Parts: sequence; C-alpha cells; structure tokens
Amino acid sequence: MRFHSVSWALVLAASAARNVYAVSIYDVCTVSYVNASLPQEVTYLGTTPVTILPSSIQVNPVINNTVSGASFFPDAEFDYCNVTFAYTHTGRNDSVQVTYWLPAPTSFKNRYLATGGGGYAINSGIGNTGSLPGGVIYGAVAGATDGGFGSFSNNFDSVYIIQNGTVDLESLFMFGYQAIHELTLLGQLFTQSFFNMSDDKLYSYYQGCSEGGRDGWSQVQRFTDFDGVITGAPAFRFSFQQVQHLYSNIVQQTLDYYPPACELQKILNETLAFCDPLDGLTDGVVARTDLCKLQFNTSSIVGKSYYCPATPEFLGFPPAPAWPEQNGTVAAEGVEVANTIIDGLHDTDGKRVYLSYQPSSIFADGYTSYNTTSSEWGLYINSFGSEFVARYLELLDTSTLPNLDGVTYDTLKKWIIEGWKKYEDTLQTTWPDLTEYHDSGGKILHFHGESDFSIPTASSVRYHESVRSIMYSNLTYNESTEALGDWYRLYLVPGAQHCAPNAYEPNGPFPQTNLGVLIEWVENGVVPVTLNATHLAGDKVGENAQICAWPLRPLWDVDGNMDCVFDQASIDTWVYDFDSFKLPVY
Ligand SMILES: *[C@@H]1O[C@H](CO)[C@@H](O)[C@H](O)[C@H]1NC(C)=O
Ligand SMILES: *[C@@H]1O[C@H](CO)[C@@H](O)[C@H](O)[C@H]1NC(C)=O
Ligand SMILES: *[C@@H]1O[C@H](CO)[C@@H](O)[C@H](O)[C@H]1NC(C)=O
Ligand SMILES: *[C@@H]1O[C@H](CO)[C@@H](O)[C@H](O)[C@H]1NC(C)=O
Ligand SMILES: *[C@@H]1O[C@H](CO)[C@@H](O)[C@H](O)[C@H]1NC(C)=O
Ligand SMILES: *[C@@H]1O[C@H](CO)[C@@H](O)[C@H](O)[C@H]1NC(C)=O
Ligand SMILES: *[C@@H]1O[C@H](CO)[C@@H](O)[C@H](O)[C@H]1NC(C)=O
Ligand SMILES: *[C@@H]1O[C@H](CO)[C@@H](O)[C@H](O)[C@H]1NC(C)=O
Ligand SMILES: *[C@@H]1O[C@H](CO)[C@@H](O)[C@H](O)[C@H]1NC(C)=O
Ligand SMILES: *[C@@H]1O[C@H](CO)[C@@H](O)[C@H](O)[C@H]1NC(C)=O
Ligand SMILES: *[C@@H]1O[C@H](CO)[C@@H](O)[C@H](O)[C@H]1NC(C)=O
Ligand SMILES: *[C@@H]1O[C@H](CO)[C@@H](O)[C@H](O)[C@H]1NC(C)=O
Ligand SMILES: [Ca+2]
Repeated sequence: MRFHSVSWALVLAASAARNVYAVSIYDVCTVSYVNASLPQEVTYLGTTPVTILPSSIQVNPVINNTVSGASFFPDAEFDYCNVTFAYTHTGRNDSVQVTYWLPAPTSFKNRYLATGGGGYAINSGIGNTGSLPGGVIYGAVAGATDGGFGSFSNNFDSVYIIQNGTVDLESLFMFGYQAIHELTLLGQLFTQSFFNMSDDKLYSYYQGCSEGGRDGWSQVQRFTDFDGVITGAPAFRFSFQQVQHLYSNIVQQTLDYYPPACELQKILNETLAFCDPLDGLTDGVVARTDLCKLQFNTSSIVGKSYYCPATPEFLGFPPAPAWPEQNGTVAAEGVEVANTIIDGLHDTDGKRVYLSYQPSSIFADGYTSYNTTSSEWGLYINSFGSEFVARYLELLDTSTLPNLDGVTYDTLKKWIIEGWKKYEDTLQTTWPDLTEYHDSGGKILHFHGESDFSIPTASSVRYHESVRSIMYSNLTYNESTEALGDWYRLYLVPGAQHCAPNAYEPNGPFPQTNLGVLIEWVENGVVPVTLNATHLAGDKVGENAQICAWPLRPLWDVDGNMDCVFDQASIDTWVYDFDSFKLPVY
C-alpha cells in the first residue's frame, strides 16, 4: 500500500509538470505559427551563429499517416506537422535545410529525436521509410538535416570535391559532426517554443545505424546534447572501416584465386549449418559466431559440390554483378580465401592491421565477377573501399579506382594510416573518453548485428573495450564492465546483418523497439539488462526475444531457454592486438 501511494504521488507530479494541449494540429501547423516559434534574429547554436531564412518555411499537417514493416520502429498510425526550412551560417551565405516532424499537440510527450544517415548520406530519407516516424510514434519531435549539401537526397560525396584536388572543408565538418549538432540544438529550441514548454524538461534522443551510428558517436564524443542515444553498427574508425572493404579483393589478388560467387555461398551455407547448433538451439541462427570460430574447421567444406542458378546484376545493397549458372566443388583455394578474409588484414611482416567480419556473414566484399568472353572469374572492386581511396585520399571527383593493380596488404595499411591522419578530427570518431557525456547523465544503447557483412561486428566490441579500459583503468574487468553498463551498453544481435534482419538467418530477432527501451531507461530508470527484440520474420514472427549485453553471450539449454553466460575463451576471440601500429587504435 505504501509503495502504491508513493508511486501515485510520482505519477501525479509527473503529469502536473506536463502541458495539457487543447489546440489541434490544424491550429498550430501553419507557416505563421512555425515562423513565430523560430528565432527571428541571429541565434547561437553552441558557438555557431545562424539565421533562419523565413521565406524557406514550408508547413503542412499530415493526417492518419501509416507506417509498417520498418526494422527500427513498430507499425503505427499517427498525425504530424511536416515542417521544413533552411538556415544560413551567419556570414557564410550558405543554406542548410532541416525538416522536423512534430506530433499532434495531444500526442506530444516532451521528447525530441535527432536522426542520422547511412553511407555518405547524412539523413535516412525524409519520408515514411526513413527514421522520422520512429520519433513521432513515441511522442517526439523528429528531425533530419541535409547537411547543407543542396538537398535532402544529395550526399556528402557529391559536394566534397569542388574539383580534383580542391575540397570543401565546410561540408567535411558538417558531415563529420557539426550538422547533426546544429539540427539538434535548433530542434530543441523549436520544440520548446512550438509547444510553449517554458521550464519543462525536454528529453532529447538520437537514433541511427551505420553512418547514422557514427553520427551518434560523433555527438557523444563531443557534446552533451542528448539524454540518450542509439548507435547501431557504427561506421566509425573511418579509414580502417572504409579501406577494409578492399581487403577481400586484395586477399583474392594476393592468393591469385577468385572464387566463383556460388563457392563462397556454399562455404557460408556450410558454416551456418555447422555453427547453428553450437549455441544450443538449432534454429538456423548462429548466435555464437565466437564458438563457430573456435570449433568449425572449414577444411571440411573442401570437395563439397555446389550449384547456383544465374542471377542478374543487382545495384542495391550490397551490389553484385550478373552471375551465370554455376556448378562445381569447393576448392581448397576457396576455403583459404574465406579463412583469410575472416582472419582480417595483416601486413607483410605478419602483424595485425585490422579485424574482419564474423563467420556467418555473407562475403559481400568478396564478390567476384565473371568474364563471359574469357570464361574466367576476376575482381569485382568493392565500391565503398574504392570510393574512399579515390575521393577521400586521392581527392579526385570520382567514385571508383580504375583497378587495384599492384595493391598489396601493405598498401591497404598505408591507405589506412593516410586516412586516419586526414580525418582523425572529423570522420575517425573513436575518441574513447566519454567523461563529459557520462557526467551529464547520458545513456548509450549500442547494438551490432552479429552477421554484419559491411561493418565488422568486432569493430563495435573494440570501441566498447576502448571506452571501458580508458574510463575505468583503475577497476578490474568485472568492476569496469558493471560500472560502464550503468550508462553504456553494447548488444550483439544474433543473426542480424547490417542494420537489418537477415534472409540467411530469418529466425533471428531484431531490436525494433530500441527507442521505447531507451526512453524507459532514461525517463524511468529501467536498465535494459537484456535488449528487447522481436522476430520480424521466420518461424516465430511477432514473438518477443531478449538479447544479451556484451560481454555476456547467449546459450540455450535443452528446454530452449536462453541464458546470458560469461565465456572467457569466446570473449578472447573478439579482442585483437593491432601490433602493426605503434599508436593505440581505439
Ligand atoms: C515571419 O515573421 C517575421 C517577423 O515577425 C515576419 O517579418 C515574416 O514576414 C514572417 N514570415 C512568414 C513567412 O510568415
Ligand atoms: C513535407 O514537406 C516537404 C517540404 O514542403 C514536402 O516536399 C513533402 O512532400 C511533405 N510531405 C508530406 C507527406 O506532406
Ligand atoms: C482519419 O481517420 C479517422 C478515423 O478513421 C477518420 O474519421 C478521419 O476522417 C480521417 N481523417 C482524414 C483527414 O483522413
Ligand atoms: C548569397 O547567396 C545567394 C544565393 O546563392 C546569392 O544570390 C547572393 O548574391 C549571395 N550573397 C552574398 C553576399 O554573397
Ligand atoms: C502556445 O501558446 C500560444 C499563446 O498562448 C497559443 O496560441 C498556442 O496555441 C500554444 N501552442 C500550443 C501547442 O499549445
Ligand atoms: C545457400 O542456402 C540458401 C538458403 O538459405 C539457398 O537459397 C542457396 O541456394 C544455398 N546456396 C548454395 C550454394 O548451396
Ligand atoms: C582441420 O582439418 C584438416 C583436415 O582434416 C586438418 O589437417 C587440420 O589440422 C585441421 N585444423 C585444425 C585447426 O584442427
Ligand atoms: C548444373 O547441375 C545441374 C543439376 O545439378 C544441371 O541441371 C545443370 O545443367 C548444370 N549446369 C551446368 C552449367 O553444368
Ligand atoms: C574479359 O576477357 C577478355 C578475353 O580475355 C579480355 O579481353 C577482356 O578485357 C576481359 N574483360 C574484362 C572486363 O576484364
Ligand atoms: C578528375 O579525376 C578523374 C579521375 O582521375 C578524371 O576522370 C577526371 O577527368 C578529372 N577531372 C578533371 C577536370 O581533370
Ligand atoms: C576509479 O576511477 C574513477 C574515475 O576516476 C573514480 O570515480 C573511482 O572512485 C576510482 N575507483 C577506485 C577503486 O579507485
Ligand atoms: C518489447 O518488444 C515487444 C514486442 O516484441 C513490444 O510489445 C514491447 O512494447 C517492447 N517493449 C518496449 C519497452 O518497447
Ligand atoms: Ca542457433
């Protein structure tokens, strides 16, 4: 009873602090009301003066909007006020467009959500398939920016090179971290003013995956804008991440063996079949890629026959060339290529330069192309890695390297170092001391698909370990893990691919309700001991699942119950010594 009355008092106090909005969306979703809610004079976003361009303001209510089938938020129907306008950096005469989706006044819950991009995009699109609905359905004003790159669909790579050798540094800093920071500070001002919040607490969140994950870290490492952030599969340690996309190509070139695409798919399928049950549950999901690394001897695949039908060129993600029908048996050279890819980049002295994908990931960087004239398999140059070297290192206005002639493992290392130095203060995004963010009370929910084929899962583990060891150097492993877990938690999502569920492991769950979980943590103190997830496909579609927090690993018993266990040998497979470098690599 006592408890009961105490919680009632808290509930009443909480609701008393919130505004009651009598107005309808039609009353306030107008150009004049939005205009009046925005700063009329030069305003400072942090230290940066900006001016809103009043003639740019566009506003319209959107009623009964429905969203469904998204990975990062549940299906929903909602109304929102669709606001778009531009501002200029005072004195620079540039133009940065932002868009904010505001919940109807009756649905607003004193929350703000900033969203980020993917690839070289700084937003995930500004329609229902982007990230903005994910905020509105939780009562948050949700914002996205065009970074000043010309339009919401123009990416950073289309504006960075003014002409060969001449770069636009302003756009680099905007992409690196500044645009999301400005989007956030402006969005907070606008939200408070639009909803007459006066002194009410506005909870601020960030959600993004891939480049959007890096965007999130770029903020946490520099600012204290947020109460909580969600960073999925971040594209950080940028030069390492981008150059490693070329590693699979260089493995093939070095070993002089270009596996037919179907041979690599057969190696993948055999890996999935052997490693699936190691986690205790035979469900087609490799929830323990670490046990897979420890126990699967891939030479058992040599000699197995494979078949694949012809497939047309695919220019989506990940891109693939046209492949003919393929029949054959797995060669020892094919297995060696696969093993070397998974082992990760070493220099010619045998010292480790970087880490790689987990077994169970498709070999997207290792795709090969078929020459119908010579009937031979050859390189299919990875587009991310190739663009990074051509555009961001060589500063050429092109998306591709013409070839990889003469490129060795040592060349990759050289490119990594060059990019590291060039972009250390903008794109690298691995600053490991998060004291200011932590002291401000901020929370971090970091997740990564365990079968990610585009950003190695171990890349996230490494950064989490860097933060743990830098911030808690005086504590034991267990003490520091516990202390860090109070505010920064990492989850590896079984079977998930890059920021999405995985057709190869359809029975894996996906953390669709991350923002709901983060809100519970920030606003109600509910620590996500395990991460809430949902089966979005497969045999258990619609069912709930829970995902273990690193360093604990999932293990199912004979009754099909999952435990999160501590397994030192498994953890060790995730930790790497980059002894090729004298400097620490966070
Ligand atoms: C916005 O407000 C300013 C100042 O009140 C006014 O001068 C301007 O005309 C308004 N613009 C629009 C588009 O309503
Ligand atoms: C939201 O506003 C933008 C800018 O005016 C417009 O292009 C877009 O079509 C609007 N979306 C909807 C659903 O009304
Ligand atoms: C929105 O849906 C409600 C309930 O179905 C309906 O009454 C209303 O007319 C719809 N409004 C618009 C603008 O479509
Ligand atoms: C600012 O930019 C606009 C549009 O790009 C251009 O018309 C104007 O001349 C510029 N003003 C200055 C002071 O450069
Ligand atoms: C904010 O206050 C103004 C002035 O009282 C009022 O016109 C407006 O409707 C209020 N806005 C909301 C969202 O309640
Ligand atoms: C691999 O497994 C998938 C089903 O997950 C199947 O469609 C494909 O044909 C298999 N590939 C080979 C080479 O056996
Ligand atoms: C894997 O199997 C091959 C062939 O049976 C054997 O030669 C090799 O030693 C095994 N490797 C390991 C690490 O056990
Ligand atoms: C590949 O094998 C299948 C049956 O396994 C057969 O139908 C097909 O003709 C073969 N294709 C080629 C190109 O050898
Ligand atoms: C395909 O092979 C032919 C014959 O060897 C060669 O002339 C041609 O350059 C090759 N094409 C590509 C794209 O490598
Ligand atoms: C810029 O470099 C690219 C790649 O080398 C080249 O194709 C292009 O012609 C160059 N542009 C100019 C204007 O020199
Ligand atoms: C370890 O360092 C942290 C942060 O500086 C400090 O709060 C804590 O008291 C220290 N713990 C011990 C056991 O010295
Ligand atoms: C957890 O996920 C289930 C669906 O699997 C959902 O119904 C529930 O609301 C989620 N919990 C939170 C806190 O979002
Ligand atoms: Ca399994």
